[in-house]
Amino acid sequence: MNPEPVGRPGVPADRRASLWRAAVEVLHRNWEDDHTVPSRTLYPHQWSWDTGFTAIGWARVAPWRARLELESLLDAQWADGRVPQIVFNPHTPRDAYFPGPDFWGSAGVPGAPERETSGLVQPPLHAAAAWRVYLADPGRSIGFLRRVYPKLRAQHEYLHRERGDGTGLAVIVHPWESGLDNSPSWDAALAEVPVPPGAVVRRRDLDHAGADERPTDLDYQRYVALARRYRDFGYRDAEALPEHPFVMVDPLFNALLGWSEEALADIAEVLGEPSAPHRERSARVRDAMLERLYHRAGGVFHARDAADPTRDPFDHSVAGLVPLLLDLPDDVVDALVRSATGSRFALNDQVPLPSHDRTADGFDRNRYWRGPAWVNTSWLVLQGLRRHGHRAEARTLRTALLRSVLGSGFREYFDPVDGAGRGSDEFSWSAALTLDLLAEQGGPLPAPVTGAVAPARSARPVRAAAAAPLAPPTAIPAAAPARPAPACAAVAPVPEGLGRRRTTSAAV
Ligand code: 9WN
Repeated sequence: MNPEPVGRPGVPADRRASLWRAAVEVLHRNWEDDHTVPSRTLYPHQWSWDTGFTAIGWARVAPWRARLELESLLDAQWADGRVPQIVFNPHTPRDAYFPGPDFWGSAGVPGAPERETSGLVQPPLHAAAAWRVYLADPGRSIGFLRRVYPKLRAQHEYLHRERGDGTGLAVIVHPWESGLDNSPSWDAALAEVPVPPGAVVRRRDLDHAGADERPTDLDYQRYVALARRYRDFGYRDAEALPEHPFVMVDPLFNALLGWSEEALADIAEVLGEPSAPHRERSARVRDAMLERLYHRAGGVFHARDAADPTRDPFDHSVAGLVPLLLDLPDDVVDALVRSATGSRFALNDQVPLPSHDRTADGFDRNRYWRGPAWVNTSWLVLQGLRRHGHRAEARTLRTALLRSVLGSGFREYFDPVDGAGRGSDEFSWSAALTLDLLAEQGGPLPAPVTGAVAPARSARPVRAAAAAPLAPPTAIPAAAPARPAPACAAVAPVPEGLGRRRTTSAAV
């Protein structure tokens, strides 16, 4: 365990400064004309909810980039209001990612934008992100708010109109829409997705990440079969959904819908538009979640299977803690906090929250979304803990988040037992949300995690966490002065010698 007391005065200022610089460098290297790729290797296009998280980080450094990033995503909005899961970069080779633009075939679909995209969506974080971007630079963001507000409203209207489950909540039609793609919560429904005999999937992810950290081939065959079915209905929800084998009401997706609806109310107030309808809609989402998705005995929200209620996943996924973002009754908040601090999630100051219940059969500390700790989900839970005044738990989680990136770099995910890095390196939202946490000046940095912090059910051997060297002390730079969009020049100063596509890990 770490011998260095967290928060000892005088220890951390140098680390905070070098961590800040390293995070900014990652965002610079992953910047591509008008957006940030999640990862140069695994994900070389623009992703939807990643854009929300990276905009939150850019807002702390170069708000104009944050605005441009969100606006470039919204430029690819479909006529029906959907904001696509992936916007393909026309300059990136068409086969760099699978399934790429040729699979989705958006160019031939009425109402699809000029830029090629996937036909799915992702969790609607965008209005909440736009609000934070505005708050970072209000003087220069009014025009931005005016442009994005109708688009964000249309995004929510699409979800309620085409994806409404009849109770005020929205459904997802593919695990990729949940953001937590390989979660054990989807296993039962996914197991019944028919896979054509001899189906072969040309996976590109295994070129860049270990097979034991990614979904299995069978998972991929099912993902592709499901996506193909939705695509073959021309992405028309009214026709595709009735017999669709995967129709889920997910707590994280709906929590972000409710949270973003509150942000729409705040945005409307600034713009002099009516805000009450947004507040009412947010309250309806919250009430429906309490009614349909809250499991009182389990102290957690869980998904519902709208295609077959006998397959409802009554499990403990980190998605079930994310509704803390909403205005909830005290007893529900207390129960969620008990779940977070109990044996299933074991909230601690060494590594962020696991993505899945550590005591469950489906838990796997290596495989993506089946156990590993992710920066984004813990950051969301942290915002919820703060909202409800659980400051001590929020501080603990913040310490764990910073400790993990200090120790292992801006990895895509982390072993929830010893903090070792997993998945892609130089992962954008890990860097972006680190910037957000650092910019709050909310406390000193902890020392990096150095060993196992808690026993786990599946104790497989793991790679050692890299102990990163420390850079000389400097102060954290203040947010760079905002620059007018759409110029695409450099923003915060980048140290000399940084190539745009350097892929080695930055020292923190
Ligand atoms: C499919 C980009 C995305 C994230 C998702 C994460 C992963 C894609 C994949 O990467 O999903 O969308 O190929 O595995 O699960 O949350 O948005 O970072």
